[in-house]
Amino acid sequence: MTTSTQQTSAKHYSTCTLCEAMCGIEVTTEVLDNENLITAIAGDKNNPFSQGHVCPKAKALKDLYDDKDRVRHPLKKVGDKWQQIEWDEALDLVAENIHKIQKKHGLNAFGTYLGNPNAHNYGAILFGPYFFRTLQSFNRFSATSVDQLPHHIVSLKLFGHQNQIPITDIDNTDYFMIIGGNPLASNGSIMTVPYVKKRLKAIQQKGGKVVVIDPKKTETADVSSEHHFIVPGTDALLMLAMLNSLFSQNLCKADNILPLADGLLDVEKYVDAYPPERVAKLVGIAADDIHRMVKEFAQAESASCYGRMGASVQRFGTLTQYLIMLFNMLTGNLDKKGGMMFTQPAADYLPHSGRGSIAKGKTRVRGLPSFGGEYPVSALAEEILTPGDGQIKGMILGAGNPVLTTPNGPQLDKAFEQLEFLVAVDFYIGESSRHADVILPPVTALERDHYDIVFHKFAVRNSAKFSPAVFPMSDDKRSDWQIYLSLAEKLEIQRAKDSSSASGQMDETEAAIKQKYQPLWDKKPSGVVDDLLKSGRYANGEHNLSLQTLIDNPHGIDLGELQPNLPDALFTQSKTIELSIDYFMPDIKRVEAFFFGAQASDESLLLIGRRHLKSNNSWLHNSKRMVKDSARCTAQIHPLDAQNHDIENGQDITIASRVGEINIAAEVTDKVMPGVVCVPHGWGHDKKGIQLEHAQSIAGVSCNDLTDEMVLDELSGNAVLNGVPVNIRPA
Ligand SMILES: Nc1nc2c(c(=O)[nH]1)N[C@H]1C(S)=C(S)[C@@H](COP(=O)(O)OP(=O)(O)OC[C@H]3O[C@@H](n4cnc5c(=O)[nH]c(N)nc54)[C@H](O)[C@@H]3O)O[C@H]1N2
Ligand SMILES: Nc1nc2c(c(=O)[nH]1)N[C@H]1C(S)=C(S)[C@@H](COP(=O)(O)OP(=O)(O)OC[C@H]3O[C@@H](n4cnc5c(=O)[nH]c(N)nc54)[C@H](O)[C@@H]3O)O[C@H]1N2
Ligand code: SF4
Ligand SMILES: [Mo]
Repeated sequence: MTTSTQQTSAKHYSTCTLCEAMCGIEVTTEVLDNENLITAIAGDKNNPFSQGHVCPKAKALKDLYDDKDRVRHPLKKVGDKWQQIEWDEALDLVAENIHKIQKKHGLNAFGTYLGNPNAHNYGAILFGPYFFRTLQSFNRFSATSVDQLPHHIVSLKLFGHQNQIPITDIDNTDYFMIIGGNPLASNGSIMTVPYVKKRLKAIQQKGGKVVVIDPKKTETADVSSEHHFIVPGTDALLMLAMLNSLFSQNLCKADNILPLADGLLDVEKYVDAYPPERVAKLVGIAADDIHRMVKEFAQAESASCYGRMGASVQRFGTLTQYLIMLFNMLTGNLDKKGGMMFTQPAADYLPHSGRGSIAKGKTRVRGLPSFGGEYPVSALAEEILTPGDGQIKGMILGAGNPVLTTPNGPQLDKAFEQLEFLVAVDFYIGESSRHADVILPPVTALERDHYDIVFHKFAVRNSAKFSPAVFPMSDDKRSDWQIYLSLAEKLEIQRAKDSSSASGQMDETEAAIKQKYQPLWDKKPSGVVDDLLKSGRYANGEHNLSLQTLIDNPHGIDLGELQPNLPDALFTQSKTIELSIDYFMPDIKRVEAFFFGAQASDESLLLIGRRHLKSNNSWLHNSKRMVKDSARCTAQIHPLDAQNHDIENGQDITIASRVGEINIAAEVTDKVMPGVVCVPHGWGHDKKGIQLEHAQSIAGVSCNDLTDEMVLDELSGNAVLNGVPVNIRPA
C-alpha cells in the first residue's frame, strides 16, 4: 500500500505553564499528513531548575492541544448558535461593539475580568495593557481579588512594590512553617518550586522541621514533621498569639532588620492582649504548642513562615499576611539565608511596572476601594445588575471563568446574561464564555513562545528560561498578545472613524494609528524580554544574558541561590521598610469584635476549599486523563459531624449558606477538623450551552454557589472563600 504520509519527528524543550512550578518539559512532535501532532511530553532532565520533575498535569498540555471541544476559530453567536468567522471580522466586530457601548454609556460601561492563566502568559501580561489602557475603563476586575491580593498590599506598604514579595529559601531553611498552603497538591504558589516533596523531605533529613497549620490533614501535612488543625479563619488570632509569645518569651532577634524597620519593636504593644492562652480555644491549637512552636522557630538557625491561599482568602487575610511578615522580621528571618528572601530575576519587570495603589477609586454601588487599579471581583455582579449611571453594559473576559471561581457564581451568571455585549478571549465555551457574543480563541500554551515573566520572580532559585513555540504560527491563529494588540489598534481606529466621519480624513488617521502600533508588532513579547535581559542584573559578566543566550541554552540557565538583597530590594521612597502600623493594626479591632464580641458564637460549620493535583481551577475537567468521573467532587466532613447530622459516608447532603444551596456526596474522613466542610472549587459543568463534553458528563457542583460576595477581607476587598459559615443536612 502506498500513502502520501510524511512523518517527521522533533524534540522541543519547553516549560509547563499549568501551575507556578515552571517545570521543564521535553515535547515530542510529529508532522503527519501536514498536521502538527504532539506525541509525547516528559520531564526535561537537563533543566537545571526542575531537574526532570513533572506532575501528571504536564500531559494535560497535550490533551488541551488535542481537545476536539477546543475552539480553534473565532465564533459569533447568532441566535443561540455559534457561527465561525474570520479573525479580522471578529476583531472588528468586537472593537465596534466596545466603541458603541462606551459612546452610549461612557467609558466605564465596558468592564474587564482577567483570569489566572494570564499570569502564565507573558504575551498577555506585556501586551494586554496596551488594550486595557486604550479602553480607559475603571471597571477592571481579576482573579487577584479571590487570591493573592493580601500579599500585594503587604508588599506595597512595606517594601514599596506590590510584587516585591519575599520567597521561602526552601533549600536552606531549618524550619518551614506552612500556614494555609498545600504545595503537594498545588505544586506551590507565590513560591515557584518544582519537586516540592523532595525539598520538604530534605529539610527533615538534615534535622530541620516542616510544620503545617491547616484545618485539613493535607498531602503536605502527611509529609510534614508536625501538623496542627486550625479553625478556619482564625489565623490572625494565631499570629497575634505567636507574636505575643515571641515577646513574652524574650525571643525577638531582629538586629539585622531593625536599622531598616523603624518601629518594629512597637509591635509588642499591639499584640499585648493576645497571649496564646486567650486564643487557644478559638484557634484550636493548645497554648503550650503555640509557645513551643514560637520558641523552636525563633531558635532555629534559619526559619520561614509562609502563608498562602488558606491564610489569604479569608476574613482577616491581609492582617494575617502582615503579621506573618512581622513574625519573619522579628525572628531575624527576612532577607536571610534559609528565611524569606527576595528573588532577583533576570528579566526584572518590577522597576518598569506599577508599584500598586490603594483606593484610587471606589465602586459605584458598594463604594469598595480599588487596589492596583482593580476593584474586588465580589462587586462585579452588582455593578452589572444595578441600573444607573456607570452601570457595566459590556465586558471582556480574558482567560477567566468567574461564574465558577468567584463568590456567588449564580448571581454573576445572571448578570452576564443581561449584558449588551460580552467577548471572551478563551478557547473553551465554558460556564462564563457561553454568555459571550464573540469568542476570540488564542492558541494553547505550547503553540506560543514563553518566558515566565511572573514566576521567575517568585522562584526559590534565580534562573531564566525561554521556550520557543513548538509549532510555527500559521495565519489563521492568534496568540493572546496579538488579540489584545489588535483590539487596541482597532478600538482607536473606531474612535477616530467616529470623530472624523465628517472631516473625511480617515485614511490618513488610520494609517497614522497603524504606524504607531507597528513597532510593537515588530518587537513582540520576546523583544521586550530581550530588552529586560540586556538591561538586567545578569546582562554582563559570567552569564551575559540576552534572548539569544537563552535560545542557545534551551534547558534554561541556573543563576544561583537566592541572595540577601536589602536595602536594594526596597522600592519605598525612604529606602526603608515602612511598617505602616497605622494602616494594618486598626484591623485588630475587627478581629476583637468578631471573635470576642456579642454575637461571636455561631453553630455553623465552616466551609473551606481544596485542590487536587490533577485539576486546575475550573478548566482541566475536559481531559479524561486528568479526571475520570466526579468522585473527587465531594464534601469532606469529620465523623463527629457526620454522626451529629445523621449522615453516612457517600450519602448525598445539602450544604446551605446565606447565598445558596448545593447537593453533593459526603465523604466522611478524619482528615478534616471537626466543624469543617471541605469542598473543591471549579466544578459545576452542568450549565446549558457549554461545550465540554467530558466535563459535562462528570459535572459536579460549584462551591462558589455557596460563597458570599458580601463578606470581604475589609483591608483588601479580597473575597472570603475559606471559613464560610454553612449548614449541612441529608439531602
Ligand atoms: N471556592 C474557591 N474559589 C476559588 C479558589 C478557591 O480556592 N476556592 N481559588 C481562586 C483562585 S486562587 C483563582 S486564581 C481563581 C481562578 O479563577 P479564574 O481565573 O476565573 O478561572 P480559571 O479556572 O483559571 O479559568 C481559566 C479560563 O481561561 C481559559 N484559558 C486557559 N488558558 C488560557 C490561555 O492561555 N489564554 C486564554 N485566553 N484563555 C485561557 C480556560 O479555558 C478557562 O476558561 O479561582 C478562585 N476561586
Ligand atoms: N493541581 C492544582 N494546582 C494548582 C491549582 C489548582 O487548581 N490545581 N491552582 C493554582 C492556583 S491559582 C493557586 S492560587 C495555588 C494555590 O496554592 P495553595 O495555597 O498551596 O493551595 P490550596 O491547595 O488551595 O491550599 C490552601 C490550603 O489552605 C487550607 N485552608 C483553608 N482554610 C484555611 C484557614 O482558614 N487557615 C489555614 N491555615 N488554612 C486553611 C486548605 O485546607 C488548603 O490545604 O495553586 C495553584 N496550583
Ligand atoms: S508541577 Fe505539574 S502542572 Fe506544575 S509546572 Fe510542573 S508539570 Fe506543570
Ligand atoms: Mo490562584
